[in-house]
Amino acid sequence: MRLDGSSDHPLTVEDERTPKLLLIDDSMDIHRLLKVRLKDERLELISCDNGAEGLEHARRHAPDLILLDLNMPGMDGFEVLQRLKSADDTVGIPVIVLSGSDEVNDKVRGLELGAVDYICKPFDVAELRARVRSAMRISHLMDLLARRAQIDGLTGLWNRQFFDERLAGELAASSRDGSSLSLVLCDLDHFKSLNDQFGHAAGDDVLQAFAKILQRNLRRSDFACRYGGEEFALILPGTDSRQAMGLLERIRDEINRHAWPRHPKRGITVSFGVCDRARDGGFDPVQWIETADSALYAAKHNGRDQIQLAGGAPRSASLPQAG
Ligand code: GH3
Ligand code: MG
Ligand code: MG
Repeated sequence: MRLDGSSDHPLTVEDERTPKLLLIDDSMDIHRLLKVRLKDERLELISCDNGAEGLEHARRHAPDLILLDLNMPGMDGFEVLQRLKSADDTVGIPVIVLSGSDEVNDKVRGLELGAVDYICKPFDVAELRARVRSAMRISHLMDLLARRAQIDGLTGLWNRQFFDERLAGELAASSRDGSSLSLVLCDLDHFKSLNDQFGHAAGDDVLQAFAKILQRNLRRSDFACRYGGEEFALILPGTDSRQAMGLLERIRDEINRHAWPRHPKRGITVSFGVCDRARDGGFDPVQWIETADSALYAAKHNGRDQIQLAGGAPRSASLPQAG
């Protein structure tokens, strides 16, 4: 998964895609050698013979690991490394330097520029393979750690920190390309009394069940986040408020129909506040959250168990609906 979480659902089982290895080296012998000797590894090998193309491939393919030759005509390996480590989209890719030089100064420079390892040519292929595996393992664990820091422990949804970063990113993208975007704040109704009556564990079950309902109903490109205690936030890229309202009706309906073994006679309802690009106008995350929060407040004020569009009329089972 990408570290920014932009494409993967937090609860998706670790993807089974083949890791990509980018080899940047001007020596065709090395390309031939690695192609043959790494063919049994679960790896997709991407090859190029110069630094400029290497940078382009790194950006385009987001490889899991780069093997980088130092001594190349044109842009040398040090410069490629420096550029990889100073760009946001490539800084996290681990790089192993391959070098004909075993000068201590070169090793130190390579490692200080951010390489994870340094291998001298000629190298033993078995050793190279072991180092590639080790670098991949470490980078995979770092991905998992980074991801775990963005996930809420109780529900498995994205957490508040992720939400804040993602909303700013999606607003920027929406402002750039003019695409639609909706933001939804959801708050469970009278949740405190549920805890008081049936205990905190029953409350936790409800939070988990609601998270599952959200996940079942959202697309892969959407983001469901636990915003705080019993409040959730949904970022819906490419979705206008009309589509968002349709989605929320399904979610509201599902939670209303859900059976609760711990409290069969006590149903659960949720209030929703929605705002979208058309209604908000600006691209300031704080303003978007305030707008959605005001809509949520109106939904609560009007009787809960309903969906309130910022600046629009509430929609609930108890109120007459158009059409
Ligand atoms: P309203 O309909 O106005 O939203 O009323 P409410 O009772 O839902 O709102 P209030 O903010 O008064 O109470 C929220 C409750 O949510 C209080 C708090 O104990 C509970 N809560 C917050 N986080 C958790 C959690 O992780 N687990 C459980 N079981 N309860 C939680
Ligand atoms: Mg609340
Ligand atoms: Mg509440």
